[in-house]
Amino acid sequence: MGPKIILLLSVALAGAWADNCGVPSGAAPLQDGMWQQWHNRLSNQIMQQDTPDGGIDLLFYGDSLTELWRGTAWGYNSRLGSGIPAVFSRYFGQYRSVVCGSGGDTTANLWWRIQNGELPRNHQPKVAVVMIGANDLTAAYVQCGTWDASGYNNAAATIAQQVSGIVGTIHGTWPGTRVIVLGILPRGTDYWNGGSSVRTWPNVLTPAITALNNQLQQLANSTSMTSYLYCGAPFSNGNGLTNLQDGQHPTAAGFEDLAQCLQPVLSQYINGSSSSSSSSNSSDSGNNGSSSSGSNSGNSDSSSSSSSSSSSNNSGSGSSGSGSGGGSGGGGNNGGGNRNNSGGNRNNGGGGPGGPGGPGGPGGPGGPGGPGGPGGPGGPGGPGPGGDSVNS
Ligand SMILES: *[C@@H]1O[C@H](CO)[C@@H](O)[C@H](O)[C@H]1NC(C)=O
Ligand SMILES: *[C@@H]1O[C@H](CO)[C@@H](O)[C@H](O)[C@H]1NC(C)=O
Ligand SMILES: *[C@@H]1O[C@H](CO)[C@@H](O)[C@H](O)[C@H]1NC(C)=O
Ligand SMILES: *[C@@H]1O[C@H](CO)[C@@H](O)[C@H](O)[C@H]1NC(C)=O
Ligand SMILES: *[C@@H]1O[C@H](CO)[C@@H](O)[C@H](O)[C@H]1NC(C)=O
Ligand SMILES: CC(=O)N[C@H]1CO[C@H](CO)[C@@H](O)[C@@H]1O
Repeated sequence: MGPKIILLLSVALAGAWADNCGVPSGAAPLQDGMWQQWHNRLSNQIMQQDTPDGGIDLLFYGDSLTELWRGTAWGYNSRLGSGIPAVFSRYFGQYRSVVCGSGGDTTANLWWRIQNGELPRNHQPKVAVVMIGANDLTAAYVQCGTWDASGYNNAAATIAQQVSGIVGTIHGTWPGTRVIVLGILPRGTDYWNGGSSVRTWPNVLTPAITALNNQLQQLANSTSMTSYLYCGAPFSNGNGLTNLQDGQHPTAAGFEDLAQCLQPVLSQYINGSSSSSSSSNSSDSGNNGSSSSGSNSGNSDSSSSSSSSSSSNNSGSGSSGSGSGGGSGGGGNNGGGNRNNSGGNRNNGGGGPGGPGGPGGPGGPGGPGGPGGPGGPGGPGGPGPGGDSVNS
């Protein structure tokens, strides 16, 4: 699907791209009805669970990788989600949690969601896990056309600033919430056009991901109540990428690795075992939480932990979301967000034909095709099931 990339690049060249290859800055929604709908549903879930007497202890914020904890893409069952909600329940079902992931999100999109309803108002969460920036980085790589150290370092710096803004928004409301910033996981480069380097690692993104993660760690080091955690080790070995379904989204086994990486840290900050979260300013020191807080803690009053995993199945409710599934998946959200941010006119309705959507996923209800295409020539498809996408 080389033509997609060529089209995207020509758009990039025609636009006024900033030095950082069009990495978005600031907070912005995706101008897509299905994205908005998903955001509304997440906001409602937050509102419902945010009771003053207990509320939500644990929040996950991110893009499709985070949303896959629910097994969905924009709320529709995802073919990539098989087995993942079960992992979530086993490791995190004991907590009152909400998973606020939305496929394809950039830092700008997530920041906007958090500013517009996806942050509890009544009860201070104990922990917020933030994993975001991969789509910004990948878009920068695709859109920039060149990828030298100064290019990706600029992109990394901008993305880290964005994440810093997100952390600031969370702490603006809840200064006592422990924010855990996760490093970006290893990923392939060609998954958006079926290329051959889907499983190659290291690849051209590797130094950029390293640079970004270094910036994220610096950010966490210099921000109170903020920790950095890297869980990417299980996703590459001497032979390339591993534990990934498609070069970017972990398998269920990969999510289990992620859960094992997160569990001691979450247990430390939620259960406050080794260093009580209220007084603990010593950010990351020992990641050893209470070893007793296993997945099988007898605490199964899961009515209160009804959050993400259990609700994820209700979501698609058999609705034929496929209508706007693969089809609208052109463009990819990054292009959209960036175009908007860089002043380009992005009009979903009136522009040129949407980009070629990803082919619908085989079987199963089609998910959202992914962030809608901008008017004009489309780029790679969105994160929807079956779509071949730059985004995740
Ligand atoms: C952040 O702090 C940790 C622990 O003190 C340190 O090992 C690491 O080098 C720091 N990272 C950066 C990027 O400053
Ligand atoms: C955390 O500790 C450092 C020094 O150890 C101190 O400078 C900083 O103000 C503390 N932050 C908070 C939020 O207590
Ligand atoms: C941390 O946990 C690991 C494995 O659970 C254990 O081997 C190690 O001794 C622990 N470290 C501390 C400081 O408790
Ligand atoms: C940790 O905290 C959660 C809720 O905050 C609780 O359900 C669970 O039992 C605790 N686990 C341990 C090991 O204390
Ligand atoms: C939930 O959805 C997943 C995949 O979408 C499916 O495998 C599982 O059987 C469903 N569980 C229930 C209880 O419907
Ligand atoms: C999503 C987004 O940022 N939309 C903005 C796009 O740009 C126009 C014009 O600058 C704004 O009005 C939109 O809010």
